[in-house]
Amino acid sequence: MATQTRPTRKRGSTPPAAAPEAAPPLSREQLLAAYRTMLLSRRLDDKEVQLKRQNKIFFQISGAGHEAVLTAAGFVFKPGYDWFYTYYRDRALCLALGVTAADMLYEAVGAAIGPASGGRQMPSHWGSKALNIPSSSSPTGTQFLQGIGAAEGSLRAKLLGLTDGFHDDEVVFVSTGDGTTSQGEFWESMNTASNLKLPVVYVVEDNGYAISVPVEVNTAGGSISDLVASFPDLHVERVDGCDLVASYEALWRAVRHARERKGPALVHAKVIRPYSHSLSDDETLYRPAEERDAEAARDPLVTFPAWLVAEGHATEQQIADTAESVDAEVLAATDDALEQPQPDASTVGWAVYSPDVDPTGEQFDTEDDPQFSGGDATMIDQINAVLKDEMRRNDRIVVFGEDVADVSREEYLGKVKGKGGVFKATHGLQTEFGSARVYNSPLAEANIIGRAIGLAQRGFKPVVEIQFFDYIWTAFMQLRDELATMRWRSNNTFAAPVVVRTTYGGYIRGAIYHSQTGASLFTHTPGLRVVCPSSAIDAAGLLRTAIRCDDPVLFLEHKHLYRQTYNKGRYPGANFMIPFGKARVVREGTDVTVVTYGATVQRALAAANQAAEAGGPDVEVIDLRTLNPWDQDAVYASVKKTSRVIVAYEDSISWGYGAEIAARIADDCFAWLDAPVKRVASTDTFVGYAPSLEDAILPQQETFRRAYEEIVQF
Ligand SMILES: Cc1ncc(C[n+]2csc(CCOP(=O)(O)OP(=O)(O)O)c2C)c(N)n1
Ligand SMILES: [Mg+2]
Repeated sequence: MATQTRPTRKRGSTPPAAAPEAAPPLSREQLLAAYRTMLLSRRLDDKEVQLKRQNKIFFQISGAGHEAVLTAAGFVFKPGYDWFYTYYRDRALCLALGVTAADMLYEAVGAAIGPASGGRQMPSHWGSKALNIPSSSSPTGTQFLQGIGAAEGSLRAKLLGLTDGFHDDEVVFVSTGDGTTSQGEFWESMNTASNLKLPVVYVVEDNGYAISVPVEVNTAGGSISDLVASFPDLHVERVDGCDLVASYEALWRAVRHARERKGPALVHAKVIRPYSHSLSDDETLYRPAEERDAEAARDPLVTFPAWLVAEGHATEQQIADTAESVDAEVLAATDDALEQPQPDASTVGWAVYSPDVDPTGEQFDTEDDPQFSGGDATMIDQINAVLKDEMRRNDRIVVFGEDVADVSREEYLGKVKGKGGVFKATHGLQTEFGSARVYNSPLAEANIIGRAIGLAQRGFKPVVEIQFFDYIWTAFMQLRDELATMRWRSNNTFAAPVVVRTTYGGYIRGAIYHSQTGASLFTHTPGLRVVCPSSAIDAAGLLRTAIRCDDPVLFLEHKHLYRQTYNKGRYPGANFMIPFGKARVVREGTDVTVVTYGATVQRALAAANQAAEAGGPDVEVIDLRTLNPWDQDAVYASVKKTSRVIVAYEDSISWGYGAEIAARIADDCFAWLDAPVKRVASTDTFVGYAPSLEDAILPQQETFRRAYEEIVQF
């Protein structure tokens, strides 16, 4: 079943006696080819070190010492079939999978033709569409949840009968250093991988250090494989990662476990790190000579060729010939790479968002053709209806998050009404679309976003829920450093068009932790669309656009607006879309413009009507509806008409969303202004619980009234 699988083996019990199958022995040709890959990897590092010292490249981090286990991995994983969530030490693996020496050096020189990032990322940040190596990044540990998301793709494809882009026995490789297993996301991913029996193989490349911090500081007891041993269905291998043959055999067993869908596996490989952490690090500062000498004796580039010759697998001559051919290849690749131009400066803005699907375009504008049905419906009802319509239309949509399912224990379905979200936005979805498409996540926000990114890379369209904006922060790394950057950093090769719905905002007596706004932290993140409807119909039209477009979208749903009567509307039909960047003039006026969004729209409007009735200024109220992009044209046209503008938002006043809008207006409409741009917003505090506090903190109708009077008196 989809949401949970039961462990087949209890902790401490004896595993079922499996046929003692062993890895097929590597042939002489394979062993010699392995040596060539290992040497090519090392020589590329050496070349990069040299180029860096000559200032011809700008960063170097090596895979030195990790070559044996990674080259061995090349024998058991299949490029373009399995999936690879790598980290910066994985040069030898990438070579074994088919990334070329030239490809690697293109990235080092920052060449436009670099296949991983086209000069946008540092070298050793691997990525290849053809080989199924999704773009990797620099934050240590973000690969885990994405990797298990990709593995979850295999599981869900099987459950849903999707075959396009999937193979029955595919597996996902996820690698990491020893230090990086300290990240919480490692443990979150292990929990889910084990719980769902996902076909993922973790390879921990334990070189004993995280920069200068030794493994016993990072890992309780010093051994990650000991710590994870009790995860149900996890197959654990411990191996000398400097020993190619032993590594191959361990990896083979681990991969078999995952291919046979018996659960995840973890290979704990002890490797060495002869070249310090990176070229910016000098390990002699924290490692004495005796420790480094002992490590050098294990160097696979020394021991492996010696073993090949001693065991009669290769001759001295073959070893020498291999070195000669590797050197020639590195030389040719270097000459080639140094000739390659860097990207043109004019390309900086390309592929921040999808260059192919434009959610501001006309194909996303059916606002003038609503097909109304039913009576007035609330915002929450319309969000629910859109989710259902879109899930009917697109069988790759999956919905998950905390409490979003009707009932996780499927045997209860039909006996109970079902939860369907703490606000009921997803109610009935699991019942209609099944547990493979609508399911609860663990209570872990990074888990939701990281998995969604992995699923998106496998062709799913995740529409996930973060239950409260106040708790989005554990997912912030995945949102800001991963989701939003994926397309740009991979030069449009990979993308993560996930829709993240989240509830936000105050006016509900929700105090500090159920009232947060903070949209500007996300509008300040290039690559992310940020949407914030104030009415039921706008929510319907904008959510549909969010789901159908090809960019990641943060969809902000104001809790206070979910069930108001003033913003209800009739459901505008299954093809109703509002494009991003199209504001709505809620009230026309001639004297003052108010630019706002979310729950302050109604307060601005009520105050405007009150002012008009009292013979005060005639206020034009503009609801932005989308915060990134925002409708400059509509705002500027109004400002040029009224010459007085207030930017209003629920967030605390300083550093908030309105600062940017105010600055833009000041820049572009200065000549039309008869008064300084004014802001109406919350106090620079958190939101208090007692009504006396909340009312004083959040902007009220009266706050708007005063602002209207003040600005016309300037
Ligand atoms: C989230 C995060 N924190 C800190 C860093 C800086 N950093 C880069 S690599 C690294 C050490 C990683 O050690 P380990 O996981 O053992 O991998 P190794 O480099 O030894 O292969 C650190 C602290 C980072 N890139 N990302
Ligand atoms: Mg390490």
